[in-house]
Amino acid sequence: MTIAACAAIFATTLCSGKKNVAEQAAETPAEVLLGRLTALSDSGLTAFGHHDDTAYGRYWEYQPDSSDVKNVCGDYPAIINWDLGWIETGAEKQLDGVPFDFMREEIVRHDARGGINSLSWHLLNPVTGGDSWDTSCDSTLTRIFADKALTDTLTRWIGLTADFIGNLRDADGNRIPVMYRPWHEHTGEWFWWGINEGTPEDYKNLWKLTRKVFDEKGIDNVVWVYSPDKSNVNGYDDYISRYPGDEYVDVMGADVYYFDEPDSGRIFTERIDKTLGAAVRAAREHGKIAALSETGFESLPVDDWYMNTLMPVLEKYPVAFVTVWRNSNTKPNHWYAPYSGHPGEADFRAFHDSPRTVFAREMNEIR
Ligand code: BMA
Repeated sequence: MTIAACAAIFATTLCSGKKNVAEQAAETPAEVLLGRLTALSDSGLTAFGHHDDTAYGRYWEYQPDSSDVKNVCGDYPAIINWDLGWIETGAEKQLDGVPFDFMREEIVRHDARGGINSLSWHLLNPVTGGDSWDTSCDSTLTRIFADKALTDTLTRWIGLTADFIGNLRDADGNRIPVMYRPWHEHTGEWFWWGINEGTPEDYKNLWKLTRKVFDEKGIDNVVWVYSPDKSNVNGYDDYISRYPGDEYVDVMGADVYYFDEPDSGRIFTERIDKTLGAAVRAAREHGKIAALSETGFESLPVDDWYMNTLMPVLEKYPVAFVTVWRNSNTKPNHWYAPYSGHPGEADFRAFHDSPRTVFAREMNEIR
């Protein structure tokens, strides 16, 4: 798709959000990124994202310039998501084995090619020392905020993510803007910051603490993404019930996966309507950007999921971006984008070629 073509299709221009040089100089890196996301949103275009895209794929790992997505459609995703899990331990590699130094280099490379980087954080449970999914001690969140030593530990850990993000610099030494999506899927029961682990106030305090730490360090390159999971979200009220407030969030996300289950298509559509529908409404009412922050069909067992399941969602809800999870080369049956040789290649190429979607080359034009 060319920019002219998309402008014709959506009767709008991507350049409308462009700033002159003086205005650009006055903007923080976060504001520049927000401007690009707004341009996408205003144009009815959706940027495609893939987790750990250039780190490893179905049959490879850590090869320069490799990407399952690029191997299939000739272009990198517009957005690459990375996860900071275990940075809090001082480890050299994050929880899925990606070295933090490698991650930093890839973030610089993706930014240089005009793409957008996004970060999530599957951190340890500060009470038990277990992983993000350790909910073995009741009310983890309430305990953390009731205990100064635990609050201090968490504050220090948040500071380590702030340092990593604040130190992301391009070749000219400028901070690279990123999206950060901490405390995701909090409406589910599976993370220690989940729905059963504290009150809505406790959850909001997580965000407030996070922003306090980042603001005190002067970090100005973060666009903040709020992303409830479809679990326990039956509409707008559930979606917004733990929302920390407009001053903490820029993007209203929704995490809604497709599962292999009876009547899967109807159930997925219903979950999308309840959760992504709420995100779109929240974005409209709060002046934010809407996004499908995580979705996918694990191991992609059908050949037409992108055009026949995901595309209709984007037609109904033209969100600024959609991200699918990782293509693991070690975890069995754990991939979400097609790879070379996958029977869904042609379908994915059609998804890439659609006037609605944006991959890295076109993202580079949206400044
Ligand atoms: C999950 C799976 C896990 C992984 C975690 C954090 O969805 O992919 O294997 O450890 O995300 O990336």
